Amino acid sequence: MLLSKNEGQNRNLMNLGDTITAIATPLGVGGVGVIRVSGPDARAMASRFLSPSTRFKPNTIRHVRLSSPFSGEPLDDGCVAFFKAPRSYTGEDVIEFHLHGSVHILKRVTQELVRLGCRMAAPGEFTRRAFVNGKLDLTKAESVIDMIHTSSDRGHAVALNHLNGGLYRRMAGIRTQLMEILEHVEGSLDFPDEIEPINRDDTMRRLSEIDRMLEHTQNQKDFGKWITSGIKCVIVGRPNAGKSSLMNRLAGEDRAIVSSIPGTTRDFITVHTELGGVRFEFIDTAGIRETDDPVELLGVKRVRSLIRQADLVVWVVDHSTAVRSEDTDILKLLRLRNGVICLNKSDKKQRCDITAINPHDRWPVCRISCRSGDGIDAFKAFLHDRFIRQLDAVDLDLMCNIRQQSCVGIVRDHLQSICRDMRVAPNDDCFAFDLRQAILHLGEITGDTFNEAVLDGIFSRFCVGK
Ligand SMILES: Nc1nc2c(ncn2[C@@H]2O[C@H](COP(=O)(O)OP(=O)(O)OP(=O)(O)O)[C@@H](O)[C@H]2O)c(=O)[nH]1
Ligand SMILES: [Mg+2]
Repeated sequence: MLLSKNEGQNRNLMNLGDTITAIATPLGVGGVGVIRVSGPDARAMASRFLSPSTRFKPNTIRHVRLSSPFSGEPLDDGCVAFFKAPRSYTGEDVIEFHLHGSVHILKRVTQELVRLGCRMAAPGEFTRRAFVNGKLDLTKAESVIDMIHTSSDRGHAVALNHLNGGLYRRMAGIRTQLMEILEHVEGSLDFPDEIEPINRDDTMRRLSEIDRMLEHTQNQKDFGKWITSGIKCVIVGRPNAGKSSLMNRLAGEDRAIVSSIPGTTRDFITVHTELGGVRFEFIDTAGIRETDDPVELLGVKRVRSLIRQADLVVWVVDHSTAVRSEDTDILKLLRLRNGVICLNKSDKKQRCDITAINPHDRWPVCRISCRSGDGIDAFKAFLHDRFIRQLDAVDLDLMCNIRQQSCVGIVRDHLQSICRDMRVAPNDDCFAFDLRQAILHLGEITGDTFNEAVLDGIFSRFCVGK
């Protein structure tokens, strides 16, 4: 069921009005460990750990000694911060204990908070409360998790942009325009004597413009995947071509075993590295050849599935040996894929007739030597041109995740349906339905309308304590 945000707020306030707690820092030994408490009883519960004379001043942090509310025994020496509702992350009273980063102390204090009546927070529950209490829209809430998980400069830039409201402003702007049109359509239907029917040509122009912006959003789909999940490059080739050597060069360290024995790599090995602010995932695989060895065969089978998931196939070819049937078999396997040939061992005499495996120069070719390092920078420059340059032109505001993309697709279907009807429909009432649907699904992106199941899906991706 789709709820408007106000309905959702009431509903959630009824269900979630209790006080929650969680350890907000990773469990392990660290300099500082933070426990968060949020809800109406946060302050009263926190005060049970402190001396009776302790006063909480809003938005201040102070040095305190904590002792058990039950046994009175000393627990720790740390700091307590108080954020008074509504000027806090969740919009409720929030207490943060900054204690020594010991798992034992953090667990002990949390257990005692639970004994006092606090509930352990579910994953993402602090941010969910922030959303429900109007502190964040849904695009911002989703960007919080991207901020935490980002592992590249570009991923960070997108998450920060959305956290600053880039996506929200664009989607909310479109939603407002559609609401204006809907208001006009409904007004002219209800009061035909007072309000003129909408100007269909003008409206179609406006809707087409919106549709073009949303189409642009959809066209950026791959870019979003590249930025958030990284670019998956699968390194394939026949045994001994130098796949593992190339991966080690790209990783800048000896991750995979290199040897002159064909069939050295059996399973695949993955390394992550950042180029131009983008995360690349290079996957070294077993050499592809006919084999009776069951383990090697399993490795080769895995290569086929990895090839299907790849953003780029890097085909390593040994330039110092003549083309073999194994190479032409690989050519058949890669026929429809997007890739690059790395002609390796360029430090040796050339014996490979590249035209036999690269008909019509379909794949770009980089000449490299993993032994001397020649051509590796040129190969990185190729990756830059092929991927990173495209990302430079990306509109960060319109970078959507999979959930948001699916809403965009539905909104576009409704906009196109309105434009079709506008050309032929005798009455305006048929536009109202599609307009309402488009507004509803834009609201699912911004969080102005939402579905409990969608919220569960979004916030379950969070860690506990956020
Ligand atoms: N001369 C020369 N030898 C190279 C070069 N790159 C790799 N080799 C050698 O080629 C052999 C095979 O290298 P690997 O990187 O293990 O090849 P691979 O494709 O991973 O082989 P498998 O794991 O068996 O499929 C090793 O002896 C490497 O030292 C190069 O650029 N020049
Ligand atoms: Mg190998």
